[in-house]
Amino acid sequence: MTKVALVGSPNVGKSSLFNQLTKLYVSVSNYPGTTVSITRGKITIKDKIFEIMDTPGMYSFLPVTDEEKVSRKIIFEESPDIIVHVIDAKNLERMLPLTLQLMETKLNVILNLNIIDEAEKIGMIINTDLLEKELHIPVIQTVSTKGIGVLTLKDKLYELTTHHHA
Ligand SMILES: Nc1nc2c(ncn2[C@@H]2O[C@H](COP(=O)(O)OP(=O)(O)OP(=O)(O)O)[C@@H](O)[C@H]2O)c(=O)[nH]1
Ligand SMILES: [Mg+2]
Repeated sequence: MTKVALVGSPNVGKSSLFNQLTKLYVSVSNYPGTTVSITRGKITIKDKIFEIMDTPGMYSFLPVTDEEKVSRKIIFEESPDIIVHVIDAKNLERMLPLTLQLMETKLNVILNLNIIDEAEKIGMIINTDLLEKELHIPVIQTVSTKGIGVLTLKDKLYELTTHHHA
C-alpha cells in the first residue's frame, strides 16, 4: 500500500481535495497522544491501493501549534511514500519555500496548485510545464471544490509508484 500525505498551509483546500479523492471511504481518529484528528481514506487507482492522509495546516517545519506538530510527525515519522504539497495558487511565491523544504526530505513530492479558479480570476497564468522542469517534480493544477484536476492527480500518484520506489 502506498501512503500519501496531503500537506500544506491552513485553508488551501487539503480537506476538499481529500474528500474528492476518497469520497466515502474514510476513518477519523485522534493522532496518538493528541487531540488533533487525522482523516485517512483508502482508495484504489487502477490496480494499486493508496492510503490518503489529510493533515492539519502547517506554515513551516518549525511547529508552533499542536496541529503543526502532528503534520510534522506524519512527514518525518510515518514516512509517507508521497507528499502532495497543496498550495493556494494565488500565493505561489510565498508557498514555494515549503515545497523546497519538503523536497529536501527526499520523499516524493507532488506540487498541487489548488484554487486555480481564483488565480485565473485575478489574471494569473501559471506555466506548469516550466515549474516541472525547474523543480524536477510533478506539478498539477486543481479546483478541488469542483473536482477539477483530481483525475490528473490520481494519474500522477499512480505514475510515481511505477517510476519510483514508492
Ligand atoms: N474557489 C475555490 N475555493 C476552494 C478551493 N479549494 C478549497 N476551497 C475553499 O477553501 C476553504 C478551505 O478549504 P479546506 O479544504 O477546508 O482547506 P484545508 O487546507 O483543509 O484547511 P485546514 O484544514 O484548515 O488547513 C473552503 O472554504 C473551501 O471551499 C478551490 O479550488 N477553489
Ligand atoms: Mg483541512
